[in-house]
Amino acid sequence: HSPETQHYVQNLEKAGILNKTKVSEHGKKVRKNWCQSWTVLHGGVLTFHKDPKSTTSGASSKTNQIVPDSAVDLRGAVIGWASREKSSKKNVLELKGKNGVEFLIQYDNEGIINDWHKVLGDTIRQLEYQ
Ligand code: I3S
Repeated sequence: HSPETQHYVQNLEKAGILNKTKVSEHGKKVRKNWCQSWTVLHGGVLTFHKDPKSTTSGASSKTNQIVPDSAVDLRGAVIGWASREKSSKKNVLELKGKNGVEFLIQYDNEGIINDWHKVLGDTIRQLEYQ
């Protein structure tokens, strides 16, 4: 890893609210469960966090913690627009991780989803050169 590319990837960072669902795990299809996630891109990893309001009562909701839910290593991942068959929603991105995990990511606002598409694509490309 050259220090330059490492520095560049570290600067590709973004966070925001998105709708997401896992659709595959270890290459096997799983049932969709769309939910809002606080989504963070940091250091070449995309992490989804549970909405604290959606977690069941307990320590986490009381302290209003944002709980990490799942993460996708973007090294070797593939991002693209999902086909019509994948979802009836608009503005749906498909993120395939190397380990057979697959997520759909969606947001009604086109500008916001386009920004995510770009930063995820740029990050994946940068990681290829490391
Ligand atoms: O690909 P699917 O199975 O049509 O996805 C829909 C289901 O996950 C549905 O929930 P149930 O499995 O409880 O029926 C969701 O409510 C829908 O949002 C899913 O379809 P979209 O097209 O919204 O991704």
